[in-house]
Amino acid sequence: MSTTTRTSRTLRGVSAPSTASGWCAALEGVLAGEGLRLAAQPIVDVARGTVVGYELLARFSGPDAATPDVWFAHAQRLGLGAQLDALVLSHALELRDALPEDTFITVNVSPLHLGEPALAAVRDRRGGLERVVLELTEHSAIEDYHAVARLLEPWRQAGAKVAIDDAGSGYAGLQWLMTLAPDLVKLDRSLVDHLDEDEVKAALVEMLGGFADRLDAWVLAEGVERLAELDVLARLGVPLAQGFLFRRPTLELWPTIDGGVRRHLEERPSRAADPDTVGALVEVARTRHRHEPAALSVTVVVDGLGQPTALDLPDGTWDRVLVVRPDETVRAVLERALTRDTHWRWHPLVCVDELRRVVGVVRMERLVHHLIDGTEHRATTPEEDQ
Ligand code: G
Ligand code: MN
Repeated sequence: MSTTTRTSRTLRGVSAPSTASGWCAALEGVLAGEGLRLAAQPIVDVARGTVVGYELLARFSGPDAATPDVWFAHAQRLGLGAQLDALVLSHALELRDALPEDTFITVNVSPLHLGEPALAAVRDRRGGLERVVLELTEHSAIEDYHAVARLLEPWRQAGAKVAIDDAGSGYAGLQWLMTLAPDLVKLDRSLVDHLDEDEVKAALVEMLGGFADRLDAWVLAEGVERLAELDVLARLGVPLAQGFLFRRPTLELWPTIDGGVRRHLEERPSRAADPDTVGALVEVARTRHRHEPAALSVTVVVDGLGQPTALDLPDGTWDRVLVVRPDETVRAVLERALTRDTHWRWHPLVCVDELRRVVGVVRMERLVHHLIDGTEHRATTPEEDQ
C-alpha cells in the first residue's frame, strides 16, 4: 500500500537498507524480478460464509525487516512507485488465470499512478481486466477527484471494477466516494474495530452502507478480528468482510477461511421468507457463462462474478434482464415488470442477492397467481388479514 500518510508513521524505526542507495539497489532488484511475492487474503460473503474474492498483497523478501508500506514509500520517493504498482498488478494478472470460479481479486493501486505509462502498459498488454478490482486509497495529495475519475475510465473500459480502500478513515471522505462511484467500498478497519461496543461506529457503518446502496456499491468491512464484530456487521446487512478472524494474508493460493467461523455464518438464523415477497416465488435457474453454448430453456447468462448479463429464452432468442431482490414485494415487482416493452413484458425476471449474483428466476405467471390467490384469500377470510 503506497500511502504517503501511512509512510510517515511506519518509516520510523526501520533500520535497513539504511542508505538511499541501499533502497535504490533493493528496489531495482525487485523490479528486475527478485523477492516480490503476493499474499492472498480471502474476502467473505457474510450471509453465506463463502469466499467470493481475494485481496492480493505485496510481500517483499530481503535482508531487512521493512513492512510493505515502507517499500512502497521508498519506491515512491525514488520515482519508482508506478513501476512497483505495475509489477504487482502484472503478477496479480498472472495469478488470475488460476482463480476459482465466481471469485475476483483485488489489487492495491495508487490513484496517482493510474495514468502512468508503466501501469497503462500492463492494463493494455493483458487484454481485459475482468474479475479484477482496483483498490484505491486516497492520499492527502489528491486535490482533483474528477481527474482521478477520468483516469479510471480506460480501466473501467478494460473491465476493472473499482474499490475505495480505507473508507471512513481520515481521507477517504464522502466526496471521494461520490465522485468515483466505486463498485466496492472498503470500510476502514478503525470503523470495524470493536464496533460491537461502540454505537457511534455501528451507526457510521450503517450510514456508509446506506450511502453505498445509493451508489449501487457493495460494502466490505476490513479488519474483522472478532466474532462479535462479525455479528454486528451481519446484523447491519454488510455483505462482505475480510480480516484476521477469517484468515490472515497467506502466500498460499487460494486460501480458505477458518472452519469455525464459516460454520458460525452458515448457521446464523436466516431471515424468515415473507410470503408476500418475491423470495418465496424464486425458482432455481440454469446459468451459463458467456462462452458456453446456449440451451433451449430459460438460462441466465452470467459474467465472471456470477452476475446476470442476459437471459436465454426457450425459443432460442435472448433478452436483457430485469433484476429483482428477494425482499421486494410481489406487487412492487409486478408493477415494475409491467412497465417493460410489450414484446418482453412477460419474460421471466432474474432474482439476485445483495452482490447482484443470480439466486434464481421468477416467472411472471407465478407473480400474478400469487396476487390473485392473495386477493381471493383476503376476500374470504378477512379476519386473518391483520
Ligand atoms: O489498506 P489495506 O486494506 O490495503 O491494508 C491491508 C493490510 O491490512 C495488509 O497488510 C493486511 O495484513 C492487514 N490486515 C488484514 N486483515 C487485518 C485485520 O483483521 N487486522 C489488522 N490489524 N490488519 C489486517
Ligand atoms: Mn487494500
